[in-house]
Amino acid sequence: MSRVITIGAAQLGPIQKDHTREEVVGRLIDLLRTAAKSSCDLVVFPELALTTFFPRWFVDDITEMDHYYETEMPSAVTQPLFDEAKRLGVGFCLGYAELTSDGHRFNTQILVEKDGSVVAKYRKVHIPGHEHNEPNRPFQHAERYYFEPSMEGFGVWKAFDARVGMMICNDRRWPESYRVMGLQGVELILCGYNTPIHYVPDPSQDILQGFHNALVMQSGAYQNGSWVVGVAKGGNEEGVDSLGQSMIVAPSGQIVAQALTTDDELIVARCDMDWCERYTGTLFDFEKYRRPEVYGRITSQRGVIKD
Ligand code: CDT
Repeated sequence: MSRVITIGAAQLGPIQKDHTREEVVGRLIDLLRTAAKSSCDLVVFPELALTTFFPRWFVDDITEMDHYYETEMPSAVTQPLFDEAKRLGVGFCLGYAELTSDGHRFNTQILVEKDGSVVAKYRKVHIPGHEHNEPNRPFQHAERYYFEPSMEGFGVWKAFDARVGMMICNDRRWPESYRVMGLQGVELILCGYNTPIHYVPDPSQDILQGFHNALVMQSGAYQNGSWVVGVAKGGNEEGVDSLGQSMIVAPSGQIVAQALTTDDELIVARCDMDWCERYTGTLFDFEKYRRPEVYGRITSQRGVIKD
């Protein structure tokens, strides 16, 4: 019997500064209901799906941004999303900024089962951008100021009758993210993102944002024989244009569904987890073909060493 999960990638359009959490949760619930009508088992929302992408602003006192972080999940304001998911029998994956009780700040994503229970939490490993204010930029990307990198790494959890892993935005550009999960037998990787079109350090990359987005997720899926679901918060948010192009990628590397807009939009695909084995059992049979004895530099070294 095949293991098909009907997955909805619930892309969001922009969330402006003055949009309330209640309004945003209302949009998430609308998408969840649309997904239920399409018989989805699982709905994937973007990175930082409850607020605007606040790392585009720098403040000297980080606590001025505390209102963008969640101190509990579910909270009073997000509980209706959990309740509706349970009522509909649809699981979901949600990205948000997390502030722990002992003061740590993470860029976090959770996986919630169809009964509304949180089955997994992932905290972003690769934190892009910069630590300090760079006033000459048109906008900041100060994720390295607002979030610390996770030391927990990439886990794989048994959920939805599959082996599920998570990554967040910039993680998708690093082959190591996929491979660490591949080595745990991942079958489904869920990834929310916020990707500004304008890349300030090298604007020649601006027109390539869509190409690079597809390139990394398609190759990550294929090289690890896994489904990859990439979900954007797109559109013009507080004057900054962000990429849409949410997509569902098969273990073959083929895109099986892709968003057409940069707004709230649900795309759906029936994803057969047994399809992974066609790749992990043949060309990418890791046990048979990998050569870890010559890959030592991957974990022993961070930057380039030119002898
Ligand atoms: N959110 C996030 O990780 N965005 C980055 C932007 C490029 S680095 C400034 C990304 O990799 O898409």
